[in-house]
Amino acid sequence: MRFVKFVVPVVMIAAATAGAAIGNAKPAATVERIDFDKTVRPTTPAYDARLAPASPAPVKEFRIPIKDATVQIADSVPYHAWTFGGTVPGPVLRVRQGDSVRITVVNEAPMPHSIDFHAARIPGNVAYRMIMPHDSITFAFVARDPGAFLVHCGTPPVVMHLMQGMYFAMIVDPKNGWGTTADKEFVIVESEFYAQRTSAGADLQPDYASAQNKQPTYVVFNGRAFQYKANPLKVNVGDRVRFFVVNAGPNLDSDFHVVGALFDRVYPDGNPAHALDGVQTYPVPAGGGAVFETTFKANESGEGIYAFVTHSFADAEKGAVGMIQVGTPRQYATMAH
Ligand SMILES: [Cu+2]
Repeated sequence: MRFVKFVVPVVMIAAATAGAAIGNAKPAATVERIDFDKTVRPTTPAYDARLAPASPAPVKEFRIPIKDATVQIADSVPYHAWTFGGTVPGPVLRVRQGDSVRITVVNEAPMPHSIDFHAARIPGNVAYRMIMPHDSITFAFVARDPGAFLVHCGTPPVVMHLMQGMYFAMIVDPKNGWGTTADKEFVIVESEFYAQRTSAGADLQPDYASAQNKQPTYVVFNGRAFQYKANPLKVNVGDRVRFFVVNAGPNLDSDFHVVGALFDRVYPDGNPAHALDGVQTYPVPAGGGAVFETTFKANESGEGIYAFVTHSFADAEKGAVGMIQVGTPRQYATMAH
């Protein structure tokens, strides 16, 4: 993992006496501070979908800059995006159920934006108010509900701010864990880009009319069409794999499916209390999330290549197809999906 995190002890007495408290399960009080200017998620050769565990710090502070950035939304297709943290999607924000979450959003872009946490129970008119250029907002909430949540800009027209790239995933791990031990965890954010070339050789420009007609140019996983075809997610034979799938939309459902596997657990909204089993495909609505688990056992979905798709195939053909490489199969990526 290449992510840098800073865990800062704030209650020095607790830290100083921690040595005397060996055997006591209660950790020293700490605040974890993550600055999305310093923890930029790698996007080359593909957006890094791998996830590290949440830290045990019960208070987590995040500084989230809003900034314009040029990103690649398909091979050799640059796009002038509006972002949280400089990438599309922005970095993953991961906490544990019951954590206090402190948010500071700094608007470094030339127009008003805002932020909306689906994981929060909070007055929207206060926390999600417009943030003017050079202004910032700070608020806090307790992550009461486990799940896979969308975070996005909510400034009107919201469809424009979403199609421009203003979203990221937030994961809230259940207090008592997920009930299984995953060998690998991945985040997958599905979204749509609506863009067209207004003159030959020019970069793509936002196409608001196509967005209103729900006719995307690209439908993508983690911000770039087809990026996990050339750069598969890699797991080992026998691994239990947990996918956190969040659908940023702005308009379409994601019908998440892995070709050649079944999900032995699906948690709609990412809440284990909603557990389903034996699932082939499960829809994630625009503005929703879900957790999917499957195992790649040797005598079942063993060594090989597996496509993950939205099974709404007109959308898959616009970019929402990726590959999972299980083990080191001899034949590589010859499948048609
Ligand atoms: Cu915005």
